Amino acid sequence: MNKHIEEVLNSQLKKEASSSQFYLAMASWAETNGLNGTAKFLYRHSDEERMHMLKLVKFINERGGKAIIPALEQPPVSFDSVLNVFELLLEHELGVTDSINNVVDICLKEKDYTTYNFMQWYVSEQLEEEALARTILDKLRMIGNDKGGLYLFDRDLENSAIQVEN
Ligand code: OFO
Repeated sequence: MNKHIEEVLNSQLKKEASSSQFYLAMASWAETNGLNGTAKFLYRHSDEERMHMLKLVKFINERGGKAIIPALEQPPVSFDSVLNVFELLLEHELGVTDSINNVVDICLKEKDYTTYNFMQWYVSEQLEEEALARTILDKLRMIGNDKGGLYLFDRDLENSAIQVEN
């Protein structure tokens, strides 16, 4: 595997691992703040990011490269509000999308069409994740400071987490 491609894939691998860790911190915060539905949703999201990371580990190794399991920075331990959590989540996802686009760009420059094809899965995954985060943020902005609304929002997220699990 081309060294440059191996490097950018390893750096993408680290971003996916950091996403998993970041969402795990959010899930834990939500769980200890009585937001069980939100916590369930975020635990699942964290698991998905770990799966994104594993997919890269296996791809790099299978193509003759060497996947490097990175050290990670400690994510925040508390958040201002649920709105703040999802604002940070969307901002984080936008950064990940930029980074994936950059990997795709390098694949084209290096004429590595196999990795280019492999990365298309991440491109569509980012579209879905950004759209989901925007929908959730729209709902939260509508709810504002309404406690009843927040209760229903949390319950809805719990149901959506259950549906995807089954
Ligand atoms: Fe891996 O999709 Fe979000 O970060």
